[in-house]
Amino acid sequence: MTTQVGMPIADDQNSLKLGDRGPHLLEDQIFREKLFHFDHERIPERVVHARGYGAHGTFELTDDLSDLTRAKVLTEVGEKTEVFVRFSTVAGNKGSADLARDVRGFAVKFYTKEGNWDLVGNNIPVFFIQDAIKFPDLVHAAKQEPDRAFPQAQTAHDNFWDFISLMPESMHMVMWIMSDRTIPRSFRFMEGFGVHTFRLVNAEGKASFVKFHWKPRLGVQSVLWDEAVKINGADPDFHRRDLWEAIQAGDYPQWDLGVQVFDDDFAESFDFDVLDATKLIPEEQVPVRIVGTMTLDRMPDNFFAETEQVAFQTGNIVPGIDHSNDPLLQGRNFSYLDTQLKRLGSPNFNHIPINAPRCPFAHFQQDGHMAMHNPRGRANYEPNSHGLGPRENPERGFRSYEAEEGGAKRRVRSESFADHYSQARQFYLSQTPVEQDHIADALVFELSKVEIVAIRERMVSHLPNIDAELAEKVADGLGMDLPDAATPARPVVETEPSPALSILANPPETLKGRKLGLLLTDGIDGKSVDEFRAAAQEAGAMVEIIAEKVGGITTNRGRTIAADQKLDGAPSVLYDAVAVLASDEGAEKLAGMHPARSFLADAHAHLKFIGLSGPALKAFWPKAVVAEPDEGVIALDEADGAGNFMEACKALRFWDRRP
Ligand code: HDD
Repeated sequence: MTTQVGMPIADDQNSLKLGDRGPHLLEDQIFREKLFHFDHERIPERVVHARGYGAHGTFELTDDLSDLTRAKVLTEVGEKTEVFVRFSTVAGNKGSADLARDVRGFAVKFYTKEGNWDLVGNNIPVFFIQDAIKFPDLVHAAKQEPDRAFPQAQTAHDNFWDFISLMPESMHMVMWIMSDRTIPRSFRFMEGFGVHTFRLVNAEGKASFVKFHWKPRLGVQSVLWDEAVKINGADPDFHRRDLWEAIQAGDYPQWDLGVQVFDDDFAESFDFDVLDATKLIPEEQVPVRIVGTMTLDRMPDNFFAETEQVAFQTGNIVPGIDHSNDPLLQGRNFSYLDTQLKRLGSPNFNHIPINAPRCPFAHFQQDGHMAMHNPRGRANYEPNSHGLGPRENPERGFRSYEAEEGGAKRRVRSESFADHYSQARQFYLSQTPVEQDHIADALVFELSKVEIVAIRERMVSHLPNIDAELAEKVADGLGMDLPDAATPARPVVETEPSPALSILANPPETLKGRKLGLLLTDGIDGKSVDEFRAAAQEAGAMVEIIAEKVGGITTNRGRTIAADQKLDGAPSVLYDAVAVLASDEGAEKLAGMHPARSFLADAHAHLKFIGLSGPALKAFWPKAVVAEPDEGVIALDEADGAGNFMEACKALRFWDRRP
């Protein structure tokens, strides 16, 4: 052990004092350096997306897009580009819980041969507002209220719904945030979206419009609201732990990158403005073309150095990719650069290894706090006649797309941005009945936390423009009369539902990536545990053993099976499905234990598939669950019981059990 400057340390346990019990000496440079550094460890957390978790990986291109773009990252098939991804929640502070109802950030930094390209997206394809000048208001309204400094990490409060109800443009996003998209099962089960319309520009200078999509190979999955609330208590790091465990186990999460490409003619013919970030283009109208795959296979060596210090910027694009005039994107291009200076404290934040490009770079920017690599040699300007240093290159370098622009200088919102309800309605109508119920339930939950009745009423007044039945359900849930509908700026356009927008209409067909909780008692047959584990492995699921004591259980033949979790530290909300293998005596014992009863009762209430041994069904179930066992309850003692259980679990939830 040494000091910062390399001096060996002999004693790191005691500070330097005058006499055994005397005062400290100012000359103790070892103590002063250690405390000085500790006092300065914190940097400002991100003003939004403060809580995040990152991982390294690669992006491999499978489809050559050179007809559309000159970007090497999108034209060199088979090339593996290094990436760093940071997933995040938006509203909560750094120490908030993972399962807040919130949008998730999905930011990808591609370290390409032509510089860093940052695709700073979310798990929702649209946004709350149309013009970046409203971003500070949106974020102020969503975060804790300024006088009382609560609630943390949630939108269920007056200020948020006050602002939202005054901003009809947010109604499409409101449908998304009240849907199950904002309570994802984990980062691995989320889609990602670049949100804005960007430009692709090919070698001839021809431009197309593009929207970027990330499709998770494991499919999209969410938890139920009651689970989310309980998971936040049982494991506030639920999403972090999931990503960590998957990567440590070599079960590397993958997403396919897709593009929706369209030209100016399509943009003109589309019912909505493609520059309006509150609108999406249904996949049924412009299919998503898969062009490559991202694999996350390495956790950072150090959270602070990488995940905390990574600096994403929408401004980071590469030749062949360009911005559009989306007024939200244009504003973001200012904000991200600016915020990094505040957060990281120096214009040299790109010298930090996680932010530095992997390709060669050369410029004459110099000095500033913490400068790590200044220009070498005599010349630090160009042109110079020393023949030193880099020069620009019109052939290789970035060129903006030469769009013709003109018009009066005015603060306006384009008329083409005025339809606020049609796509909100389309989203709602594209959901299955279960998902529609969840949207109504979420609205009722959130608005029930709003104290000022006029805010509740104003919010509900938007809903008839989206769907009459939804409006009635929410008004009824709030115990109020349905108010008159707000007057839309533009009549609502009836559009075809888009099945691609539903999670439940597009279920995964495998158990891969899922986690099963297996509760065991003493006295069981060890063979049944082996069979369960083997069946789970074949199905691609992970098993965690739960027992009364973490030391494990003893089988009827005296074999010890160690537990991964102690029962009251592992409620069933942490698992996709659960099973109980209990002996006669063990089942009686479980029936008398509250954590065991709630383990089963919650699994039942959360519509999970439940596997039970005979004694568990006979002696434990009736004490834990009021209802009779249904088809979602699978007997594990029967021939191939474990196999049957895995097969059933592929459906993830037994929706027929809903009251
Ligand atoms: Fe933003 C962070 C995504 C609109 C200003 N944003 C941030 C992050 C994500 C997004 C994923 C976290 C990046 C990370 O992990 O470090 N933001 C979005 C999306 C938006 C969006 C998808 C709409 C389409 N953002 C938006 C607007 C503004 C900002 C309109 C301001 C004009 N966002 C910021 C920021 C942050 C940020 C203040 C905070 C920390 C940071 O940038 O690095 O600059």
